Amino acid sequence: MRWLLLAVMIASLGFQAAADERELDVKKLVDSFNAIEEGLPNEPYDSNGDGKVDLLEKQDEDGKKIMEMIDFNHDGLMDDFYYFTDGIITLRKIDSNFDKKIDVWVYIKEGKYIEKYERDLDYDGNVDQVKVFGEEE
Ligand SMILES: [Ca+2]
Ligand SMILES: [Ca+2]
Ligand SMILES: [Ca+2]
Repeated sequence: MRWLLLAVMIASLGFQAAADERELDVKKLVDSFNAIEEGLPNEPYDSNGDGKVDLLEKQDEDGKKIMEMIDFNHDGLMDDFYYFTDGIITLRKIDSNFDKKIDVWVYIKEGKYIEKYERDLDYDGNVDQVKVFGEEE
């Protein structure tokens, strides 16, 4: 968990993670990833050696992660998206059934606590379950 080691530093990044925007289309997320101009080029990883890239990440000039995406089931399509602010993870979007539509949104506080998650249980694009942590006693 390299990002946990990154100290929170004063940063004035032009990029803002669109945390409130519930984007469903995986292709658009990939496009938005590719549209991030700042920082280092993509660092492609092929963890299982099948020739398909299954992990890509974008960093800013300071080497802090901005966005990362993973092809969890190795089908050549990204399905797990991580968003970072000042190098700290803040949001994760998952296509859990690999139909190219996001169906899980996880909002993360202080890089480790799950603040809230939303799930589209029947994969119709509408959120069916919202769980907010820390509100109920
Ligand atoms: Ca995949
Ligand atoms: Ca899905
Ligand atoms: Ca639904």
